[in-house]
Amino acid sequence: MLDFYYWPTPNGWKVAILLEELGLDYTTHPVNIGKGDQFKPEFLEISPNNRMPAIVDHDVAGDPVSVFESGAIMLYLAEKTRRFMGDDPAERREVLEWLFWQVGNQGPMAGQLSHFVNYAPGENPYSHTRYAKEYDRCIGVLERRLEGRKWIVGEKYSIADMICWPWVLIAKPLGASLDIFPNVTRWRKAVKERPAVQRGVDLGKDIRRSGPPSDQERKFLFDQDASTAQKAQAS
Ligand SMILES: N[C@@H](CCC(=O)N[C@@H](CS)C(=O)NCC(=O)O)C(=O)O
Repeated sequence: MLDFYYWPTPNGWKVAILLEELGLDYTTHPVNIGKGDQFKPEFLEISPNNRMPAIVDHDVAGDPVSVFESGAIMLYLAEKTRRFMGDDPAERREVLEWLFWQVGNQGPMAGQLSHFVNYAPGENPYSHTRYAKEYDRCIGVLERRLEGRKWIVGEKYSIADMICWPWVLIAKPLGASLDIFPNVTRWRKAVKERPAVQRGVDLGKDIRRSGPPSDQERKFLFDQDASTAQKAQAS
């Protein structure tokens, strides 16, 4: 059995999709990031960066194992089940390249773009443009990678596809067009058509916030510094 600490956002979907693809037995624990659940001391024990997703795996010899950061979680689960990682060392290395590329490039750039599109529209054109261009650059990287390939790593659907896909899914709401990226468009559709992917993206859609965040939610999400977690742990 696995505990899955989750809120329905692109970073949460990555792991939800993998759990569904693997058919693992898991219990979802909503981490309402607009209400400050990410600062609860018991959550910080599992995820010291006060971000979801995170998991706790009880299906291990000895004490339960906790893992935070979507890339680390996906690697852990793929290695545990020996699925969606490729079979030989070369495939595995390529999957790791794209896993690290996602968490070091596409993820942060898309996340910042989302901030300026959804939470500070019109307030800072320089920053908005900077992240819109970086997001576009990352889509271009994927476009070239997918030329002549069905999936990111050759002929096999892997955690590389699952981790890169959620931030491409929402290209349009982020203000980007995929019109000039035929390979990405084809791949986005192929991933979307997988039933496990649909289930992953649907997980918790009923608890998603609809509409702009309240002042209180903005405070939890965007008024963080080093003292925030410290104060939460001390309280
Ligand atoms: N690098 C992290 C990013 C996770 C992340 O940014 N999660 C956001 C939601 S999409 C979060 O938990 N935010 C809570 C907060 O900002 O306090 C990963 O890939 O797991």
